Amino acid sequence: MQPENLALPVGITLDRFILRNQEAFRYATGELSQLLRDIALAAKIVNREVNKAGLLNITGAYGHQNVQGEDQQKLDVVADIRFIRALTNGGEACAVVSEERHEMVDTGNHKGKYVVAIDPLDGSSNIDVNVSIGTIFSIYRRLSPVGTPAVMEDVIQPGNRQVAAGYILYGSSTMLVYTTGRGVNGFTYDHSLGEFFLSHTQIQVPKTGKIFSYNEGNLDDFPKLVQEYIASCRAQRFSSRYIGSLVADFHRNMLKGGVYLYPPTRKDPNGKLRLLYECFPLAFLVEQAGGMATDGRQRILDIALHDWHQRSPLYIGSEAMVQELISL
Ligand code: P6P
Repeated sequence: MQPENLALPVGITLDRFILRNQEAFRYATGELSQLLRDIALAAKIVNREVNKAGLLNITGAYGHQNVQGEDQQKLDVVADIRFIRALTNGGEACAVVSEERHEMVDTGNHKGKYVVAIDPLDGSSNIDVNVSIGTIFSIYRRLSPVGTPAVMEDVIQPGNRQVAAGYILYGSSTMLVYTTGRGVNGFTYDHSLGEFFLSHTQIQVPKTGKIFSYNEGNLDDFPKLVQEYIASCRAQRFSSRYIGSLVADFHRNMLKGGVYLYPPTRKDPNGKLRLLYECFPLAFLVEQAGGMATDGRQRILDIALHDWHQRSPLYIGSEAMVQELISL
């Protein structure tokens, strides 16, 4: 029996929010709470690196020596290292699958009950032009026995088995938005205090909207029915907004209403986005906020996963807009 959604006051810290929610879970033993705190810690560290990126670019392009003669790594590599280190040191995750790595990372925490799938820095090509970027994460309970090394089956789970999911948006402000299955809450980072504060309680996606997000350059590749849907949005004079950074486009649509479309294209006939650490977590979040997510044929969260880096078409956002797309 899930406890009622907790109505906690705006301005409460993330730590306090996590603790209050754990208290509401009679059987919670604190591991998931600690795992969420570990992710928040890595988010603060990556946020600092992202904010420095411009300066590092001034003092030397990534991948080369900077003026201090230090090797500089691409930010998505830095983010990957930071999140994996925080999850390893935190002790609660027995394994991590990252967009940056071909193999699952065994953290050595064999007593950890959870596995994490993560896109450490999605949209990182936007960093050099100072456009918002994001981290996307998804958390599952392991299937293999606690006390043993994680196995592949621990991470090859359907999206509807997620226990938590969220994203960090490194934008004009830095936000952490997550769900543990009892609604979606957003926290805004205060750099001066080094704390995330609850700013968006129980986010609800508007049931419909007037914003559609897709890469117009691929329009001629799209299935005919998707082209028809886009034509109907244009005929209704909806706003076309495409930042080219999934977390930024998704977050805007979550708050204002809208639909994000990444259909099959000639270059990516199965869609570009990855199920495990992009589509599944965002689908969990959007459904928790009253929205919808589909691959055009079925609910994203019901798609069977065969391999970690499996791709899928993605249509996600306001329920009425996604329903209209499906009805075509
Ligand atoms: P395209 C960024 O590379 C990304 O994974 C998402 O953040 C973004 O929505 C999409 O790809 C952009 O892809 O093909 O439109 O440049």
